[in-house]
Amino acid sequence: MKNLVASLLIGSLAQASWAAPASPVIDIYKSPTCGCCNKWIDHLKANGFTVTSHDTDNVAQHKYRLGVPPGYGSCHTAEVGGYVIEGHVPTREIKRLLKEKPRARGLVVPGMPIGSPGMETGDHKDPYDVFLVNRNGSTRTYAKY
Ligand SMILES: [Cu+2]
Repeated sequence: MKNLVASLLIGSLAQASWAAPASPVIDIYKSPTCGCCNKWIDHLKANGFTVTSHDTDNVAQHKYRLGVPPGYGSCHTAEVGGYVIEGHVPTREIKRLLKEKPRARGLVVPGMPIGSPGMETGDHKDPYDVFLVNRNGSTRTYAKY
């Protein structure tokens, strides 16, 4: 964690961008064959994120490492600003998270709800919740869609 903070500081110095970072860097772990993961990446890029994508056959190890609670998993796992982002989370909520900086592990959208970013099929939308994962692994609703 200290290394992460240090590298973030160095990164900020290199870019001389102490003011609100306009383009947050997000790391994503996904299987090489995941199509909806790529569509979610498109959603991130379209909303100003800089994406580093890592193909892996073991996404589960990153869910475990980053503290995604059992039963809350999805197709891809991402990391931004020290938070975990699991599944098809809308960038609006990621930006809110980075602004509010709650003491939490991060955000999850379990499963792959139809109509979430990267899961669009026509006009159909399933209702879904974005959950905040607390430090102790419990969750609460962060936003409803
Ligand atoms: Cu997906």
